[in-house]
Amino acid sequence: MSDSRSGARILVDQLLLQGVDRLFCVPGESYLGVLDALIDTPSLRLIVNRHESGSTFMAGAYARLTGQPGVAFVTRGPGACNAAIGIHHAQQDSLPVVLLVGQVPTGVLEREAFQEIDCRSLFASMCKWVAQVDRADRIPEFVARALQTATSGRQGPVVLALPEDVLEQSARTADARCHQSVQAAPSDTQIAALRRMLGRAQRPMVLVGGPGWSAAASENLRGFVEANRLPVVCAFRYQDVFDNRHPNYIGEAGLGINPRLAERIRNADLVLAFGVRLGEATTGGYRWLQPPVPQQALVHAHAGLEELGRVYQADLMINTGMPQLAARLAMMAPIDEPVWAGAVAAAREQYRQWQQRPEILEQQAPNLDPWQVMQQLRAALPADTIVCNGAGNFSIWLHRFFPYLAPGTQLAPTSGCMGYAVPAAIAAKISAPDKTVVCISGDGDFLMTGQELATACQYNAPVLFLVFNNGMYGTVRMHQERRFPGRVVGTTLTNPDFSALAGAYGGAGFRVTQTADFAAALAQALASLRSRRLPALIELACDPQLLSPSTRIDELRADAAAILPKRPSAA
Ligand SMILES: Cc1ncc(C[n+]2csc(CCOP(=O)(O)OP(=O)(O)O)c2C)c(N)n1
Ligand SMILES: [Mg+2]
Repeated sequence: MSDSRSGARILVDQLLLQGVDRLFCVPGESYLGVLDALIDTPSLRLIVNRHESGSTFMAGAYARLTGQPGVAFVTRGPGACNAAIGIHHAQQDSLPVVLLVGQVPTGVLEREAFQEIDCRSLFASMCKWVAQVDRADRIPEFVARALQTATSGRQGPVVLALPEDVLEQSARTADARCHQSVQAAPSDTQIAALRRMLGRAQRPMVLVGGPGWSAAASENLRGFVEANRLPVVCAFRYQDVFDNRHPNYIGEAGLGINPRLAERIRNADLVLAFGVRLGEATTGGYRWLQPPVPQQALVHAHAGLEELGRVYQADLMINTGMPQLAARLAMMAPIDEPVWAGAVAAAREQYRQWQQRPEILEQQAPNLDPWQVMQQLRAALPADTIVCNGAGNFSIWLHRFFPYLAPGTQLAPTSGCMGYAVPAAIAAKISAPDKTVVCISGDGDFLMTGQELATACQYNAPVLFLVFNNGMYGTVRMHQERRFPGRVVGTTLTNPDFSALAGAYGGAGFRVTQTADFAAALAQALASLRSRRLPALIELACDPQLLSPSTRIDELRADAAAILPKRPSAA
């Protein structure tokens, strides 16, 4: 038993023991003791945000990038509520995030005291475990369980509320041990069953996604795919699991999918779904694979036991971590001369065609061509560049036309939350300072968390920000035009001067209105990142007519009127 320590000191000691080396936070008077203890703990780096969503988004991005748990610390009611979006995101993205909340003192709990919030009911539906620690001597037990829970099986967020007086109490208590991330592994019988199913198949495909794909796991997957000459599809916003240049890569199953790829998924007779949760965006709204028993034979391998059989009753369910699965697959005896081998090249050719400059740009070239922007970006950026994006139609250009070349290069929210990209990119740059980090946002998306530019400047995180400014919440406008043609409401934005805004924070700002000017602005911005060690932002003045690679407002209006059911005229 160690000497008497304050609850705050015990907490910080446990975080160190658990291998935590950074905390993302917005301070609050509810956990002053913890902040004070950090002064004497230089090995625990504090990153201070400007909004608590920045803290939880950063903790999640750090976790997805490094495979290590990300920890955020916020204050009670207002802080916890601001942090909630990052917890919902960590749940949907299966990320090991631990959120610590400074709570009101136990003596006033349940009186709706100043800023009091019941964390259990607030977070119950969006995390793996939420608890309140009511005694300083139990902090080691709770922190160990929090890290253990967040990092094992299907990973996900955990929330611990820490009342102010508990952090101030003194206690003599023993430290816990470091957590061990526990993952299941496939059995011999399961691998044999998978091989038998593959041997019987005519049109199989691999559908990969989810977190937990280490570089070694991706490499083992490549071995399995090549040996069995299988086509590979990456799930929505997990495009970096498999090198997009590989001849067996045939595209992304996500929003704005290649219709010919969607058809291939529907017509497959065996889907090997590895690591992917088979959510709505990856299954075309549960249409390409239909629950509960899909028309395709299905092998579903997932780290979470509770995920298997939840939506789809697969023919073969394998509870396994991805490194464990991929290591076994790499050793599996391949299928000799598979019947499907010849089909892969045709599927790859369809992917190649899908990447060509879309027809809509040929017909009516905008001043600024987003396809050209993607081509030039890919050509200028190193292969291991980390690319972050938030939610909005601008991201369709990225997902379709920007190939991901290495594992750990994509940070994109499968929860579809706007505002993710800015903090994610800053966390990425702080975690991997030697890599180039690019943040791609829409005008709406950027301003949800754009104030974290201050954080980027404070911590010298030279991230390149690209803002696709079309003066609107374009995605919603697109749905509006389809559903209620010509009736525009709530989607038009009056924006600030984004490049001046970047300058006001201390970064460099550029504005591009013509395709021909993009290359020079990109070169200047990248040079400024290197020389100033501060962020740079390029605002792209986008054509508001161009809603997506296949949709223009002017065309949609005519089209929308034609496809909507005719109402009987009011006679
Ligand atoms: C936090 C959050 N709020 C609202 C939405 C609904 N939503 C989805 S896309 C979108 C508009 C995105 O606008 P912008 O970033 O400008 O991108 P654009 O679609 O114009 O390319 C909205 C409001 C969301 N996904 N996330
Ligand atoms: Mg927009």
